[in-house]
Amino acid sequence: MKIAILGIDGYIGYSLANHLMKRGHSVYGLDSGIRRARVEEIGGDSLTPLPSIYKRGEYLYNTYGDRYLGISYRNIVNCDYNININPDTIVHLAEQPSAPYSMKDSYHAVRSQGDNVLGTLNLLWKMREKFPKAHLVKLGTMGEYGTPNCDIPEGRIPAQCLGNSGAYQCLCSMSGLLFPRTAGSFYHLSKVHDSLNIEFACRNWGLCSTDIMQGVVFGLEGENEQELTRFDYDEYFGTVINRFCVQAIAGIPLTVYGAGGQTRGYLPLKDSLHCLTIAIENPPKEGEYRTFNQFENIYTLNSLADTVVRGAKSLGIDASIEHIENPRNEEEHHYYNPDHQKLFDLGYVPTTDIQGEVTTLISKLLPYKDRIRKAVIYPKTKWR
Ligand code: USQ
Repeated sequence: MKIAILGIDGYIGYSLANHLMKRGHSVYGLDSGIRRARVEEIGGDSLTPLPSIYKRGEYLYNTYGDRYLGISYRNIVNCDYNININPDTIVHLAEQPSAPYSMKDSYHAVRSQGDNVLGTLNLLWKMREKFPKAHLVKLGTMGEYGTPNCDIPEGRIPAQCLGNSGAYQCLCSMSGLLFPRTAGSFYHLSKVHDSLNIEFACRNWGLCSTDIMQGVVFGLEGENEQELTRFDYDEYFGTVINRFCVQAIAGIPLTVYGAGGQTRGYLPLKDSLHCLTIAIENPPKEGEYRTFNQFENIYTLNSLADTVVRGAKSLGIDASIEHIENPRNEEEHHYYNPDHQKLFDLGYVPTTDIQGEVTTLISKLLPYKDRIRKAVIYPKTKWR
């Protein structure tokens, strides 16, 4: 297949490009480099050293030859960019991905929603005009749903609802409507707005899309230094397991926010690549808007912190946990039962050994210990 990846230089984008070309697909990329600039803006840096975006392009060309179709260094919020191939699939990862960044102040909230919502809207118009048959694979987030006190279906309200005790069933007159979203940050809300715009474009223009409600990703991929993905651990761009692993190595107590009963869906980066590939290789019908909830399993923060401490211990590192005041506004004990069957039905085989994944991750990060910038770890942005 011919695949355009918007956001090819990011945490998932670069690994996905390598993964897809190894499977024989052709890949074209677009990236403005803004992720690098934003991490720099908040004083952070990838723990793994990053070749420039141009060097990455060179590596892809030298490694995959004709399957690499080039990179355009453009920002998709501006209307004047081109996708210089006729893609079967457009994977849209080119968004501001951090919830805390969107909660810093009005400037960062406006940049987050502006870039995300307008970039996607602009892409939808481009698809309508130039690539109406292409399949849009769009990265949304499990955080669109929030943590409601009921089961979470995959995108739409099902015909039969199970009560959260599992004790009753009802036929729901709202079945088929989009399941209500109760996002917890301006970033997560930007994805809600995207979902509504994409569903509208599919319903009105006959575009087709897979909207991926992805859980929290962790891990480091790449078969050699050139392929290594970026690895952020700062307050804004580091996801929680990645942060905990770096904190363990740095000798800083793991920063569990509040009581630690917060429960989310998580998946290793390699599972994210596997699931995105399944979505790409099994497109929906013309005009179809479908939603996949994408995660391996759900975990509480407390259990993840314990997993990291155990993994560190097995490598001779004595890590500890500190429950700090929660900078966010989120439930710390709550019901959480999201469905995630569709990807399994299409062949997703999850990595279930989370302890093994975390321990391996810590050992992969150890060589970069001296690059850790401790000043960017502790959270400063308050959400309330
Ligand atoms: N947390 C801690 N300590 C930390 C960092 C985070 O306890 O040092 C907690 C947060 O309070 C939250 C949980 O860990 O309860 C997850 O936080 P996160 O920063 O790893 O994830 P989040 O802000 O939700 O966002 C991340 C990605 C985002 C993606 C989302 C999926 O940055 O792009 O959309 O995960 S989800 O969370 O399912 O919405």
